[in-house]
Amino acid sequence: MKVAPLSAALGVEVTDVQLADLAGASLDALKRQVFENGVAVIRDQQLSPDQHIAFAKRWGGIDVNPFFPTNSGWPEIAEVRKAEEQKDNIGGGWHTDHSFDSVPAMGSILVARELPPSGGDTLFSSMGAAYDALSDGLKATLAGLSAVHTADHIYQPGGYYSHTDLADEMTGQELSTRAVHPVVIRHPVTGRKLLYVNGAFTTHFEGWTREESLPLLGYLYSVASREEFQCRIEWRPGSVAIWDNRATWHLAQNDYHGHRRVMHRITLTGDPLAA
Ligand SMILES: O=C(O)CCC(=O)C(=O)O
Ligand SMILES: [Fe+2]
Repeated sequence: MKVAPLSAALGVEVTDVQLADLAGASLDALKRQVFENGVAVIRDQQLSPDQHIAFAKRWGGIDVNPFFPTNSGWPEIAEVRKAEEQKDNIGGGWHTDHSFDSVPAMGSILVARELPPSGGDTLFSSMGAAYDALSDGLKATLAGLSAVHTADHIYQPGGYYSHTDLADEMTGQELSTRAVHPVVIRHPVTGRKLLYVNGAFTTHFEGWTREESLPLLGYLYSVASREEFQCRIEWRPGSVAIWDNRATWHLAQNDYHGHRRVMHRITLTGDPLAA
């Protein structure tokens, strides 16, 4: 297994390994890379949907996302698809998947199935680097805060996706979600302190109004989306990305109109979060 950094802040590119047969100490080494670096892109994979599912189970449980279409033919696999005629994409703004769950998903394993001729990169940002960049004074303020997360304004009728051309594909519109998490969490494996709010699902600080919360949340988002804390995954046929939702944000670039892009995503079960 060969490992090279994607940027100074986060991410690694992994070559010379086949995930389909990865187990034991080599699998542990790859998990360590993901936990320490936030995201790994593994190149040149031959991973059938059944092998994708079998590999995901070697990380723990699988969470089925109730909102994404599972029309891949495998109930464990969500299809993240943009058709030629679609203008909107899934995950086009900075976010952390599933932060609206009381035990949010650990991360995801995303397999490139059909790629546009160019574009369609996925950006990641380091929530450890974002936290480290804050002043001691702001860190002390955040240490006492929790935030409320929900997906109701995204997936429910009248929500964000209902105004896009992805509306027909989304499921679970009847579901209501709400979770409260510390604003700064400790990574369950590495112990690193991480900023844990995101513009897609965090609505306000617990005990504060939304109006009171927005200026500080906006400041935190401006730090977390700094270019110096990012890395970029340029997809190629056979590429697989594994990311840690606790330690990163991500954003799927929507710059390939007129072309089709299909990704297979399996979401990995996480651990309870703690400050
Ligand atoms: O399509 C992508 O690159 C990522 C989309 C996304 O946000 C996700 O699968 O969670
Ligand atoms: Fe996402």
